[in-house]
Amino acid sequence: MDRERIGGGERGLDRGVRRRTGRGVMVVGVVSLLALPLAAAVHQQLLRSEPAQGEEMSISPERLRLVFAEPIELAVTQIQLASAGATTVPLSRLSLDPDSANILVAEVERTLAPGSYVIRWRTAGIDGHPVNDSIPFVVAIGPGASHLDHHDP
Ligand SMILES: [Cu+2]
Repeated sequence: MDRERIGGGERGLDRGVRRRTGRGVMVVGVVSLLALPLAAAVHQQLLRSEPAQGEEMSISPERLRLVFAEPIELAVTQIQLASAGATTVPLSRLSLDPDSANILVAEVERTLAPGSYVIRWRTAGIDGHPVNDSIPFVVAIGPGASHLDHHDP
């Protein structure tokens, strides 16, 4: 009804409404940011591993150790070790470290030839929420790089 009126008063009202709307959006944004760390804290997550992400190892690892933030639900946990050529390396049955239900252990049942490998893991934490990721690493054993060479005479 007042659309054609462009009086200062009406403009002022318009701006007031826009400002309020803007503030509402900001409040929602702040609440979302606060909620994020809480949500992340209840999900299972990998803290560190051996081999570590991107690690260059001088010897073939005897076992994989994955340290998680929460106790691990073994029944829903899978680990696969594969070479760059997608050949799967046999692992032992998965177990938990006797000292911590947050630490997953699998023996590597074959000596790894030099090359690139990837650990693919899938598990869940207390909330049952599935999480998965992969950990690439390299076994680099070249002439002159054996661990014996690092010993002092
Ligand atoms: Cu979760």
